[in-house]
Amino acid sequence: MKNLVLVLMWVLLVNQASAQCPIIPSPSFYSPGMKYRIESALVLDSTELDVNNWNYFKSRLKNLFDIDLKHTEANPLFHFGASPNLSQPPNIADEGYIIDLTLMGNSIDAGSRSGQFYAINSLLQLIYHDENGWYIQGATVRDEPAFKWRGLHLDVSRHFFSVDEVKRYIDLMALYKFNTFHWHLTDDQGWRIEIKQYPKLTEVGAYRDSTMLGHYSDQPRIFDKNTYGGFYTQDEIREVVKYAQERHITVVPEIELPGHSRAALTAYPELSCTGLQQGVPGTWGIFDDIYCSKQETIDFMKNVLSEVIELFPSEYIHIGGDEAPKVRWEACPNCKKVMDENELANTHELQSYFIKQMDEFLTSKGKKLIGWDEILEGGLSPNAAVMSWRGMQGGIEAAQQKHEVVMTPTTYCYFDYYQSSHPSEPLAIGGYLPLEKVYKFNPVPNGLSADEAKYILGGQANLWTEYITSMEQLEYMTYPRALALAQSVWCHEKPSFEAFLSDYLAYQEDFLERNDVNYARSIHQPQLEISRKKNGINVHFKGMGDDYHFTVSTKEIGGYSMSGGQAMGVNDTLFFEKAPWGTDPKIIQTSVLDEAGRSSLVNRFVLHSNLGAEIEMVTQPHPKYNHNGSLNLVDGIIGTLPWKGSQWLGFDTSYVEFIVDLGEEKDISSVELGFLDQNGSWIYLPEQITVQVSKNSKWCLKKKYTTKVESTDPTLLLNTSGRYVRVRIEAMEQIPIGQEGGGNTPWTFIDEIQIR
Ligand code: TNX
Repeated sequence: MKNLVLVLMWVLLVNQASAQCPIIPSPSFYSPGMKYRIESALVLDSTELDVNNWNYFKSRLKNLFDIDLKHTEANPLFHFGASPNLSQPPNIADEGYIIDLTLMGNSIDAGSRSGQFYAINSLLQLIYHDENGWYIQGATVRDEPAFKWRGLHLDVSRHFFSVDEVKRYIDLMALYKFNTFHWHLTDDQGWRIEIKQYPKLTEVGAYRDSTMLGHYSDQPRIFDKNTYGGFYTQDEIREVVKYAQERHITVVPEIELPGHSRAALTAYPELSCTGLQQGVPGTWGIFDDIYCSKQETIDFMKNVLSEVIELFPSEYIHIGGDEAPKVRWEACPNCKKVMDENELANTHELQSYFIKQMDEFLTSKGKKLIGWDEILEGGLSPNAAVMSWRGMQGGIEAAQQKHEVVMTPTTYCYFDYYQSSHPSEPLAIGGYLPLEKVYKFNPVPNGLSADEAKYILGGQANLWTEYITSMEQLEYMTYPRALALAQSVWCHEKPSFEAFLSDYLAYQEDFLERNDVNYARSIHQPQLEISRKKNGINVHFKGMGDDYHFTVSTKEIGGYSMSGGQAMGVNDTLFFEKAPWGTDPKIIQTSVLDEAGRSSLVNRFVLHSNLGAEIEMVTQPHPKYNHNGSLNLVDGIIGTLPWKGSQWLGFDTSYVEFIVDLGEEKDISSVELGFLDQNGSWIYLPEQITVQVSKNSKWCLKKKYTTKVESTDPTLLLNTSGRYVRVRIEAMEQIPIGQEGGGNTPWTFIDEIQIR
């Protein structure tokens, strides 16, 4: 008997170790058993199944697999446990569930109707077919979420998405157990929710007469001159809220104030500081005109929010609060009066005052205010929850002040950023957020005490739609990254990225396809991996999955002629040697060819004389733009436009310093640097560069070579020798007011440094 138990345990353990799990987000516990054949219908005892959940299960089964759902009490495959919500079975968390579909058991228990719903979504992922028919994988699954806010956001202002499209977005969220849909309903470029008391908000504010095409940083800018817009009636809003509710998703509406309000100010210019009639803008960015802080606007906002509250049962109401320039307020007599009357020291306190009015109002209506982390500036309103987007610091501060927090830092959660640097990626706002980076997201940052960590409600990804113009593209940007995010907000202990990836490739692409999702295949694209080697760099091309084959060819580009060519396979690594000191760099072009011989990834390497050199970064790049660390500056790849995030190191500090080690003493005659100039993204050329050269890394009394920066590739001429080259780059103290990002520290983006 004892032996039998041991053998059984061994079988279980082995099974578990090798068992891939088709369910994402990964459950707390999963152990596969035998499979069950599904004839034309899945037959279960639904006596205790919530009727909404039954309807959902039935329609999904039909749509996805053409399988019927049937009720029987006679001999069901499994039954749902008793009375969720009413008498909770012990040991199951509110949103938790247990599936016991094994030789020994045939039950599904849940802590609530939501738990039942999550069990159903897991069951859907356990269904598969082979040449003989349909099966459900029997298993023991125990599961419950780690966080209570598991969100996806959608901006419907910059581009509008119809009710059907929004429903589809919600439908897909449900599959991965998201429970919060943050609906960004108003912004500069369009007001999208009917407000009965202010009909012009949608009659006027929902339409713009032009829309920017191409990237904000393109010169000249091009516009589509067609009228663009749309809005949701209150009935439609109710319909969406109900649809989401049936999927156990709360809709959190966002009504932006005091900034991002140009559409509303077009409809009601008297709510601005200047009263000037302007149009609904067709360009992106941040606008100086914001709501005036006078009483009239506050009353307007309260009236708007009164109607909003009626439509959304959500506990939280999002009031924006981000990116509100204070130039108009500084010059406005009405704002001055409000500041005087309320003894406010500056316009940050004025913003705080504005938000506090909303907080008090929402609290009096039994709601909770949530806003972007700018609402911390000038003092946080007593009951406000904070959505931390400019990194996690705002969230950390709020949690330390005992305020609730939702983490949605750009570093991990901005799905409007590029997901690979492959040329086939559709135009995006910029940034670089591959799947693996999303997977690293943990809503609870290090450094919070256990008590403070309790204030972190969860996490969310944001889909800003300046560059997302269609549902197809929305799905492309959202999936599969939303699956990585789901792991971060659902799992207590998520598996390694490698394990996730292997589950994803084994099951989820098929599942996404079955759901007709236009998910990105970016991880299948060949990717460059560059590493330092003695006297140069190694270049490796990595592809995902065994099904993808490609070859790499190289050719040398010298003068006007092209020569040579070398083919390599997926597992080969190329070594590129740096140019001997004093000679011109060779230029090598690599192209990756897919099976059909099409070239899909072309890169140019400039094999200069400090290729792969060691660099000490005295100033660290921002974690968001720190691809490959210092090697990025000497990897032979010169940053190309459009900017896709990975080819540059980005800094948000007012100066940048690093020291290049040439390995041995050299005569040095020039230093060339590359910078990015994309003012729309607040990336500016720095003001000046100072270079020093030393034999031994001591800098005292070393001559300083300085130049002002007037182009993206400034060169300093030197006449010296040494082994270490210290580079100090000074950015503007502040972006001048009136320019993009005025008043903030500019970003500095650096690429290759070439020393001769
Ligand atoms: C910042 S995130 C914004 C949005 C833009 C987004 C683009 C936030 C609170 N404000 O208005 O659409 O960047 O990534």
